[in-house]
Amino acid sequence: MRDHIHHIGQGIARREDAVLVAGMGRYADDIQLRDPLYVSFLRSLVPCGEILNVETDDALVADGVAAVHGGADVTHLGPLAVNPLIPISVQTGFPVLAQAQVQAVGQPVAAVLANSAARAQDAAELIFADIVDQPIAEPQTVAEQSWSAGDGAAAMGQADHIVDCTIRHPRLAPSPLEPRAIAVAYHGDSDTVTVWHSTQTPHRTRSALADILGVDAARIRVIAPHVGGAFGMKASLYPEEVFSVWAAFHHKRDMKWTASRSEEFLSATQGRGVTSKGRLGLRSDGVFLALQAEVEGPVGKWLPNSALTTAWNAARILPSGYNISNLDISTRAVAHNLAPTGIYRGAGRPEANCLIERLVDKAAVVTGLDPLEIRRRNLVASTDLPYRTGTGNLLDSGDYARALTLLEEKAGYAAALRDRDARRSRGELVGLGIGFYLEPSGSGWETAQVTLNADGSVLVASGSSSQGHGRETAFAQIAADVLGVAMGQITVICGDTETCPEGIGALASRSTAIGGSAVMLACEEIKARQDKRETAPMSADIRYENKGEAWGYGAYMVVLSVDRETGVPTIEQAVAVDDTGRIINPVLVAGQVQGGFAQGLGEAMMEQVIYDGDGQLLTGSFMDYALPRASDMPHLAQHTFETPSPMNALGAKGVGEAGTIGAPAAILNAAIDALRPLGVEDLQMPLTSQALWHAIHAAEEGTT
Ligand code: SMO
Repeated sequence: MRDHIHHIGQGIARREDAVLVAGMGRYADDIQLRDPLYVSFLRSLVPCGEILNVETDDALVADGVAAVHGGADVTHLGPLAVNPLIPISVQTGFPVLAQAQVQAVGQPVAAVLANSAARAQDAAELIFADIVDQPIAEPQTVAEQSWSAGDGAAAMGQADHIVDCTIRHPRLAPSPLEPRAIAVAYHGDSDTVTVWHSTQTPHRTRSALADILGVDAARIRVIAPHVGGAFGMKASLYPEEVFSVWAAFHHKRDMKWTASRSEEFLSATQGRGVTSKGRLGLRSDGVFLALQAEVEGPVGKWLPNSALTTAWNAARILPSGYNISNLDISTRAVAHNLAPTGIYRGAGRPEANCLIERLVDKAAVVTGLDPLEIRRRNLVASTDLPYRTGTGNLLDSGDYARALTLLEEKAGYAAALRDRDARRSRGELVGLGIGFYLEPSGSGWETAQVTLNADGSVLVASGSSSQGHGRETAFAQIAADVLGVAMGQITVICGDTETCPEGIGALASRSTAIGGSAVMLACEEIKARQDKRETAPMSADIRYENKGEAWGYGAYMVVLSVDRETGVPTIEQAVAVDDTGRIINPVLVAGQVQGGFAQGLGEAMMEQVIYDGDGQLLTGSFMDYALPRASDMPHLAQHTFETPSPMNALGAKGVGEAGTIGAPAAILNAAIDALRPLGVEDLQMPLTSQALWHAIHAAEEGTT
């Protein structure tokens, strides 16, 4: 890098916010089309059944209706590609509209196209679908994988202690502020479409649409306009979206579809839902000998592109940053007659982290060691990095013990323990929880095209994408430093398949580490050509591939008290320490950690999608599904340090999911610590006041 570095590392205000905060953002639903048709779906009311007949006569003659379609009209639409992160043994279909069968409540069965959204919805209610109920299918394993290293059974046999734990993660509704939305403009002169899609992955949208519809990708332009949150839920294409684009080509008309909040609860991908069981064997001095675990991740009856990521990450990340040479770990993805599941902020990382951090805390209890001390004794030493785990992860860089030491200092750990003990002796229920975590940021490639114009202005076009998380600001900072120009001279664009180079998108905490590295290298090429006296205008195209995953990590501490009479939990102190590698903008890092912590708190304390035994969704609205509010957030004390990753040109590590990974483990450990004096050894999330009240009463009645 050059001498005049003065943007990278600075807490520069987000350039996106002037528009977004003033309500001037342009989201997919804001796109004005010429005389579009609006799409509304009739959805299955039953989780499993055979379709005998779909009667559409009344809907067809309803006010404003242009067409009604059933499954027979879209039988030819191809499958959706699934990322085979773990080997797939059973192929599932991707019915855009249900064919002979329905497989989940909320599955689209028929679609109405009308000249207003309200008319389309009214007409959809006039369709009668004659469906014969069938019993819900037995859960079916569709993909599985296992890892072994050393000799897990023999090492368990030598252990002085074996602790075990089962964690059942609640299913979560990702709930971005902006629901799924798509607007399709049909261009009759060229038989092409422009698709505004609320997505994290516009290039994937285009290639997947081309494959599924059987049209040349050149006939599809995808634009991700402002995206009001995504969290993994918008990384894959949905049947409703494919249908809308198919309908635009078929009817040669503009189309629009925006999901209602109810449709999101019913038919958007849900997250977590993983059940994991683990056993940790250790010596009496606290040294870990062996880890054995079984992970089961639910999937729906159709698999989004990233359907297997959660089950994969929840297992392969399980050894975390601990030195455990003997392990047996297996994972399975299991299909149910429920809504599809997919990645959700953290995507298996929080699941892995909760299990291992619970086991480590239990190991501390059984050995009588301090929770920080037992972690210190087992974390991989900085001198042993890079380190390959028994599951094949290459942990790249850092100083894991330093995260614990910083946490100990910054959180006032010793004083917090003394305070907890004093309050305990007075009969208060108060606990202190620690959570170490690892966060792999994604691997692979990303692109950038940087143009230096004759007037000195710079256009940065990234193949990555933005969902309101500050990419435009961070990429401008990188370009400003490399090129030695002012931020105001730099325009950053992304999320348009026509004006931006082909790319991957915004997911897996990869945008800065990989997308930012691509921007940096493209700018460096421009700078080098300038130095050789080449003059503007000039343009550099970079496809950058990282050397492997950059592993961010950190340590979180939570102090949590529980009201003995009501079970109401209160987080009294929350401290985050994160090593995010090279920091481009500390304001963005702080925002990511804070937002992630809020989502982790939601999982740990309140959120839960509930189905009854018949596959009917009981939590179909925000009246039944508790999303955290601002007032539920405690003050979060945030601390960072930086050890650059050698795996990418910038040295950055992902931080987009850090808080979601670190928070649940620390909160869960704190809650169990709070109730430990009563004899409570395990709790399941969400830690609602009801759940805690029952745990307190069961303990007091001696029934735990
Ligand atoms: S759950 Mo993320 O968008 O990889």
